[in-house]
Amino acid sequence: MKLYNYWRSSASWRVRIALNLKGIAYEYVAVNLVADGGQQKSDAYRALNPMAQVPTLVVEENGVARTLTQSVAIVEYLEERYPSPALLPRDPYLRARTRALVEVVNAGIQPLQNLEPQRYVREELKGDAAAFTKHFIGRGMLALEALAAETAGAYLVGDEVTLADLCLVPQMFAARRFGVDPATLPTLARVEAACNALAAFQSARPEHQPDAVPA
Ligand SMILES: N[C@@H](CCC(=O)N[C@@H](CS)C(=O)NCC(=O)O)C(=O)O
Repeated sequence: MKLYNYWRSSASWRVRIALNLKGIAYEYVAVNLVADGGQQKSDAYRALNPMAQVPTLVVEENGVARTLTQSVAIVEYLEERYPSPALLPRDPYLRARTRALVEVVNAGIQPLQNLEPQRYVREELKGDAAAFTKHFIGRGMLALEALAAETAGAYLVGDEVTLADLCLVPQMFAARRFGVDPATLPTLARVEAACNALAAFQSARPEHQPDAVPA
């Protein structure tokens, strides 16, 4: 498998954790989102991912290379192809609760912290992009905290790692980067620490990737 990704991309990070948890080897293909005006915008990369975003996973099935985009769809594909360890609870209600937490991050928060909305607020609207981003991350994280407090055990939903935890850890990193106070998110901070104690989460961290830029 080839994972086109970027060290600090939260959506890429989710997929790296899933690959690590499931013990799947992959080739790391770095797509620099900031160099050269953004390598994700090149024609060659857009041919793989028309949204011009990372991650993209290229898998070989029966000798044919197949391309997958959207981190949650990619993780669901990995889940179906490599079911162990399971990243979704068996119980339908808890499965839906897991997906609800995933969507709070994937649909409700992350799109608003992306490079393009920030550029638009800063350059076109002449606004304060950092304040805009912090506002939407903070608002979404409080909703995530309230929902998670109802289902959390050791992890966000019960005592096993789920897809929701794969979304949480990169999102907490982004929240801190934009100045959201983790003290307002006690359940999320506790679960984040539990996840970060696991080797699969550690090796997926941005600073451990080959294209990481030291602070
Ligand atoms: N929903 C998409 C989001 C992908 C996404 O937003 N990727 C960001 C990095 S985390 C990106 O490539 N941004 C490039 C840009 O905005 O130009 C997914 O989960 O894969």
